[in-house]
Amino acid sequence: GHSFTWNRYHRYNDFLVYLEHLANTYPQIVELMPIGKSSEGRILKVVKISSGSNTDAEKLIKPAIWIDGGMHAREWISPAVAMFIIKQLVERYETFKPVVDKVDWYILPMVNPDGYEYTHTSDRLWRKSRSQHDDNSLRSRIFWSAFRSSCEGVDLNRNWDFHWGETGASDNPCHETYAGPKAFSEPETRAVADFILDHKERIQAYLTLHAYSQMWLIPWSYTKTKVEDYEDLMFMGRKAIEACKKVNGVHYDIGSSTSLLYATAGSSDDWAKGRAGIKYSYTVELRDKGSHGFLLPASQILPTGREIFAAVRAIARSLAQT
Ligand code: 0X9
Ligand code: ZN
Repeated sequence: GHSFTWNRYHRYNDFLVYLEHLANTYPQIVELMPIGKSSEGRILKVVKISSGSNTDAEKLIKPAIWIDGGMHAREWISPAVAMFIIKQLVERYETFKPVVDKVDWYILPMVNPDGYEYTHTSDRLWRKSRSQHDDNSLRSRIFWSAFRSSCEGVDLNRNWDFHWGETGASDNPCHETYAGPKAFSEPETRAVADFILDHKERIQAYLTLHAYSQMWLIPWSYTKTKVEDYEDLMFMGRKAIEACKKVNGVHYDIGSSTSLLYATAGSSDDWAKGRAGIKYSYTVELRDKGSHGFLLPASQILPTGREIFAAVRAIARSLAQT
């Protein structure tokens, strides 16, 4: 059995045990796809949710949605919501049958398990991965010598190979937004990118779950220039945040990162759109708006999960129609 619950945040091993349980209990619709390992050797497993009620020809053209969570270690609500989406699609398949029959789901609930475990054992507010890179800058070595312990890891949301390092990222390994020694230096980003490129013909939406500030962000982030299909992304995004609001009355702002937050280059959403060619690419900043911030109480896992599940279903329904 498993002991995954929704009233507390879980360790990574609990995630894996629960996913195994789902795959064993619902083999017709759940497949676990190992895509690689983290720097510290933890397995990364994509959960594929797909019903068999299609012909082979239909399967080839069936739209797919990608969702990832846990890229930033301290944003605990993100992997929890990704797991909740998996639970609903699988355990309540009969209720949500249309969105599973018409769309394939690829969900990686935890991109950064090393960082996540580190937030449980050592530093609750850790953000990056836990890889070791030589700090070849003497100046930064001396300046940061008092904080050596923060010089591990890479900001996985600055490590993607699209306008990498151009803006809103640091080349200082000791900084929170360190982009890495080069694009895709990290096994976690590399594994996700390879998987998405292998399936990019069918993946029509890329969603990456972060926290916090309640925002539905659209590309670009590396430039203030509007994306060419801005209106399409806004239209789809508005459907998502409207469906979201109906659940608990909670509002998410929508817009580009450069207009609502700040510029960042080498982020996954820009890569998904700019390199993989996935039209509907979004970064979702989950609850809250700062009263608890990263320390969001576990009592908000279910309400956040329900509203975000409604939002992603709205996108799935829309893709299924086209
Ligand atoms: O800085 C980030 O990576 C995101 N904020 S967070 O607090 N979750 O770290 C914002 C990303 C904004 N840029 C893109 N959407 N690309
Ligand atoms: Zn984040």
